[in-house]
Amino acid sequence: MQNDEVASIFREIAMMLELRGENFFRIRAYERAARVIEEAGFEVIRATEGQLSALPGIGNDLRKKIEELRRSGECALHRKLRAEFPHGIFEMLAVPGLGPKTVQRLYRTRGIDSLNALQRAAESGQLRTVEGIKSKTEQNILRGIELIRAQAQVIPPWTARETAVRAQEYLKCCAGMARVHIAGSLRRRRSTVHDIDLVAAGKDPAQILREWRRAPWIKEVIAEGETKSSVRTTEHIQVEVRAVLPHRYGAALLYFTGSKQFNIRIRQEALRKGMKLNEYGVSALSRSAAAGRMNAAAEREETMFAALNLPWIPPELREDKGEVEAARRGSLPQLVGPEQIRGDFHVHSSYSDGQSTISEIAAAAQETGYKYIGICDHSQGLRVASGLTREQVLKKKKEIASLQSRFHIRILCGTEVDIRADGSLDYPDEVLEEFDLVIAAVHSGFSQSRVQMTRRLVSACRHPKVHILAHPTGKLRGAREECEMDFKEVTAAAARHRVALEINSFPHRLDLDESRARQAGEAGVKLAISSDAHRHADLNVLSYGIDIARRGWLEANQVLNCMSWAEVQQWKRG
Ligand code: DGT
Repeated sequence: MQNDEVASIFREIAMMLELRGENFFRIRAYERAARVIEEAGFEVIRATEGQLSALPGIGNDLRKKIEELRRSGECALHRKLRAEFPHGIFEMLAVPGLGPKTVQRLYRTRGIDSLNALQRAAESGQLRTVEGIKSKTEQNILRGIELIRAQAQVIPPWTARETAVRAQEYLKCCAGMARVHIAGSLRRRRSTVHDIDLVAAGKDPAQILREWRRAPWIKEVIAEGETKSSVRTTEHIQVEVRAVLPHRYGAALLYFTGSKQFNIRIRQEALRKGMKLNEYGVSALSRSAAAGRMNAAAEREETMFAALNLPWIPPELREDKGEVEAARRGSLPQLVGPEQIRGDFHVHSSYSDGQSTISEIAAAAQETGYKYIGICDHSQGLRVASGLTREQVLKKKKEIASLQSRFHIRILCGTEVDIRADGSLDYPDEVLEEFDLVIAAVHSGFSQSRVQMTRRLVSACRHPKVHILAHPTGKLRGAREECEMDFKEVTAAAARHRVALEINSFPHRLDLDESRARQAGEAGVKLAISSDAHRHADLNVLSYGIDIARRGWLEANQVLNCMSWAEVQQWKRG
C-alpha cells in the first residue's frame, strides 16, 4: 500500500466523520494526517514506530491505524463508516462547492445517493426546492459534475510520464529493437493525456509486439495485431504501441504524435505541394518522382518535414494553431527550454504552509542550477495557510540575510500577498517595502461578478510593488473553472504596469493554461513560470509549466525567470 492510498483512506474517514456531523477536531486530525502522509518522503506502511511518531500530527491513535493497515490491508473504522453510506455519496462529495452537510441533507431528505441521481435532480430543477440550494447553485453543481466526468478520463501528468518511460525502457530491451519514442499527446506535452502512445521500429515488428505483451505490468490486452498492440496496465492506463520497420519510423512517429488536426493540416500542406502524406511516408502525386527518395524521407521525422520543404516543427506546437503557416514563413518561435530558466519566484517555506525550511529550499534550488529563489509565503489575512504577520516577515527577512552567505544563489525574501475582495493588498505599503519580491494572488471570493473580478485584478496590477500576478484565473484542475473576468483587460493592465502573469506549474493548478499564456505573450506581457512548491522536493514540477509555456509559443525573452535578478529589477523600474 502506497502513501497516497493510506492518505485517501484517512481522507475518506474524515469525510465520513463530517457526514456524520462528528467533532471538528477529530475530522481535521484525519485530514491533516492524510496531508502529512502524502508528503512523508518514505513509505509509511513500512515505517518504524519511531518514524511514524516523528511525523507531525500522527499521534498514538493514527499510528495504530497505519499499523492496522500494514497488518490487514484494512482499517476497521474505515470499513464501518463505509458501510453506513452508499458509495455514490463519495462521488457527490467531489463536486466543487458541495459540502458534507448539503450532501447529507440531499441523501436523507431526497434519497439522492449518486452523481447520476444528483445530475438528474439538478437537470429537472428539483435541487432548488431543497433548503439552502439556489438555482445558481444548481447550475454550478451541473458544471461541477461535467468537470469531474472530464477529469476522470485524464491520466495525471506524472503518472503518464512514469508509465511512458517505463514502457519505453522495456521496449528498448526487446530483441531487434532499433528505435522507440513516446508519441501522442504526451510527446506534445499536453496536460490532458488520455492514453500513452509509443512508436517502435525494428526488423521484426510482430516479434517486438509479442515480447512487449509479456511486460509484467500489463494486465489486459485490449487489441493486438502485427503492427499495433493496445493494452491496459495494472494501474488501468491504456498504452498503444505501434511497431514498424526502421525505414518507416519517421513517418509513423510524425503520424502518431498528432494531433489529429495537425495531421489533417499537414496532409493538406503536402497536397498543396503536389505530394501525398500518410503514416507510411510521403510520395509525389505524379508517378514521375523517384520513389526511393520518398522512402528515404520516411525513415526520420526531420526528413519527412524536409520533403515538404518545412523546418521540423516542435511537437508542442502541433495543434493546427498556425504552426504550419509559421513553418512555411520561417517564423516558428524559438521555444523556451528548461536550460534557460534561471530561478523560481514562487516557493512556500515552513514560515507559512510549506513543509521545508528556507535553507532546504535554497540548497535544492542551488542544486537545480538556479541563480535565485523566491521564498513567497502567504500574507497575514490568509490564516488557513498560516499567513505571516509583520513580525514574522521581519524575522524571516533576518533569517534570509543570515543564510545568504552560505549560498551562492540569491535568496529573495518575497510574499504571495492576498488580493482582497476590493482589490487592495493584504499588507500595508510599509510592510510590502520589506520584500524583494511581491506576488499578488486571489484566494477567496471567486464568485465575484466579471466586472468586480476584473477591477480587483487590475487594481492589484496597478500597485507599484507587485511583480507577478499568481494563478491569475483561479482555476483548479477538475475542481474549479476559471473565474469570470475580462482577461484582455487584465493582460493590458499587466503589460502597462510591468506585472508578469504567472504560469503556475503545480499539477492541480496549471494556471495560466497554454491558450491564455499565448494570449498574454501576444499582448506583450511577461510570463513567470513558477513551481508554487510547498516542499523543496517539488521544485521540479516547474517542468509542467515549461510545457505550458512551450505550448503557448513562448520564447525565453518573454519569460521573467529567464532573466537575471538584476534584469528583473530593471524591467520593473521601467
Ligand atoms: P489523447 O488520446 O487524448 O491522449 O490524445 P492523442 O493525441 O494522443 O490521440 P490518440 O492517442 O487517439 O492518437 C495518437 C495520434 O494518432 C493522434 O495524436 C493523431 C493520430 N491519429 C489518431 N487517430 C487519427 C485520425 O483519425 N486521423 C488522423 N489524421 N490522425 C489520427
